[in-house]
Formats: sequence, structure tokens, C-alpha cells
Amino acid sequence: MKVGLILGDQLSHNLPTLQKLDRECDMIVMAEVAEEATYVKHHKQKIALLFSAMRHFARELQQQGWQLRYHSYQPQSTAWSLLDVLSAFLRQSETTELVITECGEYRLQSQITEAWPTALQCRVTVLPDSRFITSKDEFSHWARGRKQLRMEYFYREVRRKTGLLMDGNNPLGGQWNFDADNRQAYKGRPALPERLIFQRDAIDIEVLSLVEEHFATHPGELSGFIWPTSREQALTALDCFICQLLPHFGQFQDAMNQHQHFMFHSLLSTSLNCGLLDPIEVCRAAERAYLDGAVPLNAAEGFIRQIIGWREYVRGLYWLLMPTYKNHNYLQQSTPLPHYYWTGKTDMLCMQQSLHNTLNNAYAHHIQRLMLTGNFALLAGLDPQQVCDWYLAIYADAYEWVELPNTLGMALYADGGVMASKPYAASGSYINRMSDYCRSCRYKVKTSTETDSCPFNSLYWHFINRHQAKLEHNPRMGMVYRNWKRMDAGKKQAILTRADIVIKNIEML
Ligand code: FAD
Ligand code: DLZ
Ligand code: SF4
Repeated sequence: MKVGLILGDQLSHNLPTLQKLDRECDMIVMAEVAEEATYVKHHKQKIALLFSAMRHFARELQQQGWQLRYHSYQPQSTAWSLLDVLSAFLRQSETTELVITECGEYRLQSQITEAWPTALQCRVTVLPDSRFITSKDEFSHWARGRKQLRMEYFYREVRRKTGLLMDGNNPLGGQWNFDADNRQAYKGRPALPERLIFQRDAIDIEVLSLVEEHFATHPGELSGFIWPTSREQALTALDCFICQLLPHFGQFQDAMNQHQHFMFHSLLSTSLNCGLLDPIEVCRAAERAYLDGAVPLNAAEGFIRQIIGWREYVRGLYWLLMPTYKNHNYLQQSTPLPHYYWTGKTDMLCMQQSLHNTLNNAYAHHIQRLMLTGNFALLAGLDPQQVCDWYLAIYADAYEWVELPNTLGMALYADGGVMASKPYAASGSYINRMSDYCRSCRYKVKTSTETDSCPFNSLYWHFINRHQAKLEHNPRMGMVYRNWKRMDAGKKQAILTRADIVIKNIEML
């Protein structure tokens, strides 16, 4: 008999493991275990999402006739890890081979390939994960010999490969990228539709109370749990997004608003990343909406680029550059993560709103992650390891393959420019342009050196000044350094003095 282990982020009916096994004679194992639930202090909603989605998926497999052993979470269980569960099961069965689809994190994948065959005394077959459009080998092949690994060029290859929004060999509309149309601030129009609320079934309810009881010390609230926990719900969420939100997705992709935590974003990353949705089916649905005339091209292209471009690209980079990628700290930043990242208690309204969204919903949209919590971490010189651990723990869609390049590379520039052609550093004026936070904030966005000045302003120039040696020769930073050099010496000193005080009192902002 063969045994297939299905992980919490492998909940797809087309999973290679299922294709390789025979439901007549093989066995599936799924397990909720302490090691996976606590290797970082995951947000309560992330644990609830995974446990509930795993239970729903297991039930579907059983209904299809699979023999399945499901290990439910028990706090006192001696089976702490996936290996413990498998060891116990294999001891009592006639298993000849363990089959698993390669997993999403280097941490676990290296255990599987290096330790499991000996520990389990059985053959371990690892199958490539066909749920991504670009295989690891294809990505390495694309990257080979290139001086720079820019997403835009990779994305064009994937457009050609999939034929998405293509007219033969050319992009529909004559352009690959419509980002120039996608930078509008949101002034309250059009009104946002109500978000979808799913009826919670007995599985969801049982899991939510299990998590409340046994993961009480983990961050976040469970009361706002909105995530699809089955494929059926994920498909409903996809339909709703395409009909109601995609038409304006492009236009307001970078916008932020005090009263709207989700804007026109899809909230589909949790379902994509745990396997409930397939990236190609999601992109085909967006393409179809464009071809039917229901959404403009800039919206469909912008959305599809996030999935076949950014999502595939970060996964390719992760597997190309791990394990050393994780340790980079190009800018040598080391300030500890302020405690408000875990509590949301700060007077910086933009940060407070983004952190409340994070703690209440295990979600923040891309611009909140990149230009608020990420930008602040970059400017304030926070330790990349601590920042990465926080992002991995706190979002319901976080797995290291996607979290690490986005945090270490895109937000923190800690990889020295492998991923981003320049640091995503911005002062309060960018935040003011793209949001309505500043008008209600206790800090003043127009000033830099007063005690009530926006911290982002002095921190921005402090960042530019302290990393001059590493950044000034970057052609995309030329203008910034010319402005800094032209600035009056007294003003410069006042800004740097203010920033030093801000950094010294970082916990008090
Ligand atoms: P939408 O805005 O609706 O976008 C559609 C889809 O595109 C998303 O569902 C996602 O699958 C994909 N996508 C968009 N941007 C990216 C990106 N940069 N990288 C990969 N996929 C992308 N995304 C995660 O899935 N998991 C993470 O742990 C994660 N950590 C991040 C950390 C930082 C510091 C930053 C800046 C970004 C991170 N992202 C991560 C990317 C992005 O912020 C989220 O994918 C997005 O906010 C999810 O919300 P959504 O589904 O509403 O996205
Ligand atoms: C994130 C997560 C959590 C919280 N719990 C489990 C679990 O109990 N069992 C499981 O199989 N997977 C879980 N996961 C997802 C895994 O951590 C994920 O599969 C690996 O990190 C590889 O991406
Ligand atoms: Fe954020 Fe500064 Fe605006 Fe306040 S003033 S909301 S701290 S950018």
C-alpha cells in the first residue's frame, strides 16, 4: 500500500499526490499538528482557516471514496509533528511508499527529503507541484545568465505561455502593462458593495472554538473570520469578485481608505494559497469578464499580472535563492520590531488602521503591507528577520514561499535589489496622496521637524542619508539624492535630529 500525505496548503482535487495514488488500495493521511500550528505564532484566523479547510477537504475525499486517516488537533497528543503522525501510522500498516507533493516551505521540504526516508524506513516520493504555471526548472532556466531578474520580463513570458489576454504573439490592447491607469486615489465613489458573508457550518464552528480555546495566546481576533473554507465557498467568492469588484480593481489598486479595509481587492490569496482555487481558473475568469465586455482591460490585465506575474515570480525566486536568501540584511538594519505591530496601539493613523485590519481580519491589502507596515519597517531600520517572522505569522495567506520575497526583497530591500530595482521608500506625502488617513491623524503630514510632525517624513530622509553609500549610485535614486544634497544644511540637520528622536522613542509613536 502507498500512503499519500496531504498538507494544509495542498487542498486541491487535482493535486499530483491524488493523481499518483489509487483510491481502491492506497491511503491518504492528513494531520493537524502542533509543529505546523506553532512554528511561528500564527494569527488565530490562519490556524482556523487551515484546520477547517482541511476538514472540509478530507470529507470531500472520503465522499469520493478515498480511504483517509485524519488526525485532529489534540493539545495533549504525543504526535507533535507530521513525522510523528506518519511514524505512528506507518508502524501499524503495510506501507511501501510515502507520496507527497513538494511543499511550500524550505523548512519542511528539507526535513522531508533529508530526514524522513530514514526516520520512516520507507521510500519517500516527492512530486513536483503542478498547481503553479511555471515549474522550478522553468524559472531557473529563465533566470540563468540574466543580470537582473525583473518581474515584468518574466510576466511577458508567462502571458505568451498561457495565451492569457493575447492576440497571437502580441498583448491585447497593444501594451503588456496598464499600471499607469491604476494609481487613482479613492474618494468614496463608486460605493463598495457589501462583502460576502458565508453561513458557518458545524465544522467551522467546532474549529473556531478549538482555536479560541487552545491558541488563546496567538495574535488576532477570530470574530471577524470571513474566509472561504471549502472549494464551493471559494468559487462563490471568485464569482462575486469578478462581478462586483474587478471592474474597479485596476483603477483603485493602490488606493487606501480609513473606512474601507478591503477596497476593491479580491481576498482570494487565502484560497489560492491553500489550494481551494487554481491560479489559471481565476485568471481565465478575469479574462472572460474582459472578453465579455464586463470589465476594462486595465482591470483584467492588472489583476492577472498579480497572479501569473508576481505570484509565480516570487515563488520562482524563493526556490532559486533559498536557503541563503532568508539571511540577507543588505542594509544592516537591526532595530527591534515595535510592540504595536502586535497590538495596533499607535497614534500613526495609517499604521493603526493597517494593523487593526491585520489583527481583526488576518488581512491587509498590498499597499497597506508594502507602503505602510513595510515602508515604516524599512525607514525605521527594523530587523528584517523579526519583520519577516511577523508577516509570516500574521496573515492568513502567509507561507514562506510567498511571504519572504515580498517582505525581505520587495518591502525591506534586504536582498540588495534582487527583487526591486529600488527601495519602496516613501514619506508621508505619498501616503497622503493615496489615502484619507492623514487628515484625521494626530501627526502633521506637511511638516518634518516638529514634535507632532509625521514620523514618516523625518525617517524618510534619515533612511536616504544613512544608506547613501549603498543607494546613491542606483540610477532610479539619482533625483532623490540630488534633492537631499540641495537641501539647506540647517534643515537637513533638523530633520536628522528629529528622526534620531523618533527612532529612540519608536515604541511611543
Ligand atoms: P489582490 O490585490 O486581489 O490580488 C490578486 C492576487 O494576486 C492575490 O490574491 C495574490 O494571489 C496575487 N498577488 C498580488 N500581489 C502579489 C505579490 N506581490 N506576490 C504574490 N502574489 C501576489 N501575498 C500572499 O499571498 N502571502 C503573503 O504572505 C504575502 N506577504 C506579503 C508581504 C509583503 C511585505 C507584501 C508587500 C506583500 C505580500 N503579499 C503576500 C502580496 C500581496 O500583498 C497579497 O497577495 C495580497 O494583498 C492578497 O490580497 P488579495 O487576495 O485581496 O489580493
Ligand atoms: C499553516 C499550517 C497550519 C497552521 N497547520 C497545519 C497543520 O496542522 N497541518 C498541515 O498539514 N499543515 C498545516 N499548515 C500548513 C503547513 O505549515 C504548510 O503546508 C507548510 O508550511 C508548507 O507550505
Ligand atoms: Fe501616517 Fe503620517 Fe499621515 Fe499620520 S500623518 S496618517 S503618520 S502618513
